Amino acid sequence: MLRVNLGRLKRDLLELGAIGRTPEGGVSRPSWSDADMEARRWLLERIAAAGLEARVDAAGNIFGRWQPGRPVVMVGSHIDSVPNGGIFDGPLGVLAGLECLRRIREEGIRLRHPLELVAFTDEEGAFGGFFGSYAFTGVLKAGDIPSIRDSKGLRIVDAMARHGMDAMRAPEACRNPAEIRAYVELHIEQGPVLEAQRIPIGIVEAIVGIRRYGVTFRGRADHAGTTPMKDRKDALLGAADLILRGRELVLALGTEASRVTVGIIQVKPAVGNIVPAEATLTYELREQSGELLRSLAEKSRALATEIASARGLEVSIQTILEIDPVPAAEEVKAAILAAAEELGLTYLRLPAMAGHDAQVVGRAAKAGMIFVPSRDGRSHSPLEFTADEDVEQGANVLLLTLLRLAAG
Ligand code: HGY
Ligand code: MN
Ligand code: MN
Repeated sequence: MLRVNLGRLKRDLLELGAIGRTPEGGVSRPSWSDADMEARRWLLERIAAAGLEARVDAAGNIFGRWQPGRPVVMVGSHIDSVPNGGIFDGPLGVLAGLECLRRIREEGIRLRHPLELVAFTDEEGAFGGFFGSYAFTGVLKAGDIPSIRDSKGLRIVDAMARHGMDAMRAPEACRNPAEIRAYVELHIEQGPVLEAQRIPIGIVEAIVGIRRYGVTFRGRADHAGTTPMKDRKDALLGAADLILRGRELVLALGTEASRVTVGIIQVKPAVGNIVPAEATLTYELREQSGELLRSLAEKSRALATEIASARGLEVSIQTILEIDPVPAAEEVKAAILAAAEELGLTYLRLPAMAGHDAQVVGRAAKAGMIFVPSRDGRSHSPLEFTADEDVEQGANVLLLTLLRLAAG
């Protein structure tokens, strides 16, 4: 029976997981960092060692091909990470995909549609998110690129130039959707559902929509001692208001699947005896319903304006990421289900509450995702973990899914 080689897959996961290691035992491989570049070199070498043709496109997406021909069945995910993240988020999908191609090649299996491995650039959003898959699907336009920066202000143009790449050419990475038969991504669930129900395989129904904004309140720098409380234009109070009332808004008007998160706040001049003149926060909404997501975004925008007016502040809102929920393709879900049944594995249909490249590819081609359990539901943390048995079962479901889609 055709199955993955777990030992080889685990060795790859641990080797890649050692690149960008943090003292806390996590990994930090933000896109275009030195650690990311080392991981890229490592992956290109593993692709070549597997006898595949390795290629990097104009957006830095990494590919591995064995047989010529089109349309292709694609398999992959990302190898960049959040700061101090885990070793499975992204690499599991790329390295299980590599293992599947190795096994199919080793067995000399000829397929109607060739398979292609992909590792997309900047899924995690060091530079906003989905740079590679946006370029691959034609969403990224040249006009967007000069303003793309990381949270410290580094432009992606400069970050890529450090490694000899011209970011302005990234739109050349666009692939004709007619060349993509299907895309499958194996990923950790990053939540508690599969583990709690002791189910090894998740079949993703749809992937969550995300709205991420940079909201800046501007007030007036004043002396912390001589300025009466009633005369202040304290920008940080505007931000604090939005953080608390934005949460109330989403809890009141959203659903069980609604999320609002403020992950970054930056204050200027950030001096203890000066009333804050400026406060910038990231304000992120998530929802499975596109309509509700848009409504929560509009109401949040109105709330920010109301807060600024009430506090004598100015407010500006910059869009960082706007991506709608995307349903998984029925044909891909059916192939995953058939693979799980062939392996005698129980499965659960569930939504993906994390964003994934599959939702970007899924707007241009047939895409689907396989989930495996996360211990304690933890992710984006050094505590991220998935047991060997779950890794092996997920990779075998991926293998049989790819064979079905590539044969049909
Ligand atoms: O933010 C996300 O949901 C994904 O991990 N990038
Ligand atoms: Mn991921
Ligand atoms: Mn992630």
